[in-house]
Amino acid sequence: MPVYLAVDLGAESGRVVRGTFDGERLTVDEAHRFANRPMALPDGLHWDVSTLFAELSAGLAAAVSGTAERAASAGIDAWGNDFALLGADDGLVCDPWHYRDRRTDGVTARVLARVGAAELYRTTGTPLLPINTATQLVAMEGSPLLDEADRFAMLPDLFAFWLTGEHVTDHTIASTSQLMDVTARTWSLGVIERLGVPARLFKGDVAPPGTPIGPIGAAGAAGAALAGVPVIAVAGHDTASAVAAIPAAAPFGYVSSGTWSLVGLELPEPVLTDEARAAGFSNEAGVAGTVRFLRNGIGLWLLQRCRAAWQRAAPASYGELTAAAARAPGFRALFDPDDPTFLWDGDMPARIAEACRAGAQPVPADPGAMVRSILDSLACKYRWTLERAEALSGRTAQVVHIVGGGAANAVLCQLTADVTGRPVLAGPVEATAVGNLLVQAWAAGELGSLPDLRAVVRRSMPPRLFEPCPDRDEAESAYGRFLALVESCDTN
Ligand code: LFR
Repeated sequence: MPVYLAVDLGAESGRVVRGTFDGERLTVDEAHRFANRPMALPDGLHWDVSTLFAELSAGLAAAVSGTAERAASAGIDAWGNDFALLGADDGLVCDPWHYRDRRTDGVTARVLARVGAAELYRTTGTPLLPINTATQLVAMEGSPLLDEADRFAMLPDLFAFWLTGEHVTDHTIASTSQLMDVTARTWSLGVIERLGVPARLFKGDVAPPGTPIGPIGAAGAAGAALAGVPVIAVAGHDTASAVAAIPAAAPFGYVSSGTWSLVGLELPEPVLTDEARAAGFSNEAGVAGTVRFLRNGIGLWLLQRCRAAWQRAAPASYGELTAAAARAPGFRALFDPDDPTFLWDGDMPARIAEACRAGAQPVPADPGAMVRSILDSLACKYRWTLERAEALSGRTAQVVHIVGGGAANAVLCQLTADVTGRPVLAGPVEATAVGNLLVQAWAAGELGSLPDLRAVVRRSMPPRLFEPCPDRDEAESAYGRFLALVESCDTN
């Protein structure tokens, strides 16, 4: 039975997962999990890519140790937007920056001064966000690092290059850059040049997910047992891998819920209207030519940063915090969880309290009430986003799938069912790794289509159903309040 290896890198942690596919079902087991700790250096917030590479290499070695069986292939997915610059000698020009670094403050206005908002959106399908690769590169203008650089690589491509010596970028990760033509699925050299970004950095075509990159080198950090194992350009963007693994059988909306909440629909074609742009929807590339028409929500980052702020005085696990939220009275303090001020790190409980005050909501008095307020507000924003995605695309979702870490949060899943009034199907939690593994099985010819891939997920890890509660009056009136709140402030 073929064994596939998935390297799945998230903003908080990374993991290496083994997947065994018997032709019907996929069995997954985690070989290695490691923390991802950004480095706050004098020139800003960076990713520690050398440590990440050492960890993923150790994970790949651990995944095959003690088995005589040779891995069929390996694939890497990671968060979007961030990138590495390599010199002509293939060395890193600098440690890649973190998308939450504030060097992009005020830079979106400079982007817009060069390419108008409507044209930029019609070409790339991406709304203007400070985290976009395009914004980050414009922020680097005048830096000698750009002169030194000879090549640009998105992060999954950097790690694949370090394993194989080959460069491939896939559609899904390139589509998070705001530098890819979303219709042609090639680098948009027109946009790149007009933004003042050196076009010479963009070498090679953008490839569809499933494209072979090359074999792991014999001298590689992953060890001799991995030498020669092919690395596949999977859906290199973690969200694209997660969406590929949604066990959907009917028209669906989704929430890929982790540090971020990516909420939207899967479409056959991009929606590039001014209305979609104004509502903040991205048209990210999915597998099999699909489009992920979604909105980037700030997501469980709110909870992660609150927990970090409380850790010293009142340490609690996510499970304990969620249990306290379940006991707290519901729909008291609502706020827009996508207020741009939440994007940056800082005192999150204080910022949420401020947002509640600004919206004339009661300020949550303890962690249970605060977490409840986060989960209630997220569920409301999920409904807001899904309904807008439907209106903008002319499609409807019968069910809402939640995948990723948030799928393990039963309170959030039930609230989403109650507020949206639609059945919620939750899981798999490890959808990104599962999508990564199944795109490899597809590339190997073991699966024929995206629906086949999703049928494997349904058989292997059936999702958990959350039905909307029978009496939805409270949820409806809370949503009405939420709507008035988000529509009165101009953050959307
Ligand atoms: C999710 C994700 C989102 C992207 C954000 C930052 O992990 O990849 O899709 O917008 O991280 O890159």
